[in-house]
Amino acid sequence: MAKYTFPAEPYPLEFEPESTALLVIDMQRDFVDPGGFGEMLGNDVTPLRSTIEPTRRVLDVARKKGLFVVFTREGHRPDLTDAPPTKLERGHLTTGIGDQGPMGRVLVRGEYGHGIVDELKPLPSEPVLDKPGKGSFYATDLELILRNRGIKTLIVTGVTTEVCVQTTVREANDRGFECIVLEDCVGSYFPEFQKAALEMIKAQGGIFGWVSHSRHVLPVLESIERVPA
Ligand code: TIU
Repeated sequence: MAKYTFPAEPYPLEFEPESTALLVIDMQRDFVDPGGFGEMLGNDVTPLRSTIEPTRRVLDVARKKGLFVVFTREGHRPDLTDAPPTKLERGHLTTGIGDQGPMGRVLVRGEYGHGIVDELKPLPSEPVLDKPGKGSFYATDLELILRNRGIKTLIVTGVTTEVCVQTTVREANDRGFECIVLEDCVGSYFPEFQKAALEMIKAQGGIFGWVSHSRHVLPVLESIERVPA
């Protein structure tokens, strides 16, 4: 298998296309769209929306080159049996998880707001994992799916940087996966958290991952040979 290198911090990351997957975390209308749950809570969705275009470019080239692509969504069963009572109570929100929100029941599977934004719509062949927590490995079959494909490296995109993205990267790192987080393809409602979350990942020699930018990763992906189906 041919080896390639992504420019990254704290140092370049070697990868093989056959064992590399693109992970798109929780790019759901409720978090990203104006009028969704995130905005209803008083958050500015602009920094999250800015991730859509670069992520779409990375997604396009990943598909063109035959990389494995996996999507996640945070959300719960309609009866909320998979939602910890503590999560449901957290924040004492007037409209919280399971309640009728601006785009259907908040973070409930099957509701419009729970869906992935149209710009990044998964293909029928691409797994979409429903996760009840912030981490993508907790109570999902993501690890099994990645191991079955021989995946070792994860290109990580999605929202929010310091919550579901960072939790997932920590979980992945502990399982032996190497994560490269694209700073323009991950977003936070809080600029200071965006900065700190990315710094934490790459500190101490890449304590749990690498950080790069789509402008560095796209040309490398364009240069690789297509992975056979
Ligand atoms: N996907 C994800 O990050 N879920 C969150 O609840 N994030 C917040 O920042 N609230």
